[in-house]
Amino acid sequence: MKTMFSGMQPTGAPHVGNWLGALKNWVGLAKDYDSIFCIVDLHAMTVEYEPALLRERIRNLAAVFLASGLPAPEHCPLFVQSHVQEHTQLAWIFNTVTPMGELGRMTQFKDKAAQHAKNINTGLFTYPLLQAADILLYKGEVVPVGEDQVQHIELARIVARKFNNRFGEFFAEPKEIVTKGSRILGLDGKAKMSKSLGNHIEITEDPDSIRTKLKGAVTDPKRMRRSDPGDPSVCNMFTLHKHFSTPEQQEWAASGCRAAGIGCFDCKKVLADNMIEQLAPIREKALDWIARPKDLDDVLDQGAKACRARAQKTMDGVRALTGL
Ligand code: AQP
Repeated sequence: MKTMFSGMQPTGAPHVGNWLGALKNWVGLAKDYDSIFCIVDLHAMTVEYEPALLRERIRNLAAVFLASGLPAPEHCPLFVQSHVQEHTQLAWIFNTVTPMGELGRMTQFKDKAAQHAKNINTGLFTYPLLQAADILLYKGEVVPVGEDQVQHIELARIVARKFNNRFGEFFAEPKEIVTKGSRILGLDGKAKMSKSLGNHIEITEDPDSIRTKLKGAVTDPKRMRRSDPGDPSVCNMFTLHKHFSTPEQQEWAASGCRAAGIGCFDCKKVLADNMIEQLAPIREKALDWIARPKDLDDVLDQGAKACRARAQKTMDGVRALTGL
């Protein structure tokens, strides 16, 4: 079986974009691969954060992972990146084989540097090398990601190649799997839905809050009045309908919008009902895990133990090749 590595940052509460673009697909793919799931806390340190909140965010993210239907953690380890020290060791070695120019062209760096102009730290710049280490430490061959991460996986291939050319054939080049839902926009209808932009609906959001957030969400900007016909192809609510509603409901929303037969309020109500219904089982299970922090920590410890053994084996090979 090929190894699949998947990671998510504990930068805030995971949201509907993370679910549709990542978690939901991971659940579908996990059984076909030797799957490893990681909470990448070291990556989360590259932007401003509150240390007192980080552990809670890590546990909450672990709870959502476990509630989303991933295979049992005995089969597919779930762990915290900083609990396996080899990630940073390998990242350092990758620093020494990667030209700065490769990192300078990363669009995520440019976006994040603009977003965090007061904190453009070196970690933000070398982030993709730590990500390459996350994957290659486990000889990961497959990485399911949203569209925004494709360039980083391409860089991981370059890093593997550079290492192999310099020290001898060792790492396989990983490939991304980009699936449906790979770029969900936020409630502002402009930027991608993000934990840090405040334009998101949390996977564990309570139903009333989902309704309130959707009520305020941006739709087709040209549809000012209910009597104006709208264009579903430019409306983020319609994109969400495609993920949460039946084909009949999608047709009802699209044709009703085009003919001004329904208002945005009607369209959002159906969407809210479906979203609440589909997120409810995950929410319920996640809240149950969150109420048992000791059990969550046990799962994460067990995951780190399994991954540490694999990571050490890779690092033994890297040390032998690099002369360390
Ligand atoms: N809006 C999105 N639509 C589809 N997929 C998304 N992903 C994130 N946002 C969307 C996918 O979720 C996985 C984990 O993402 P991450 O937490 O590692 O980092 P991110 O992409 O930076 O996510 P956020 O929510 O935007 O976090 P912040 O606000 O901290 O930057 C990835 O596979 C990603 O593609």
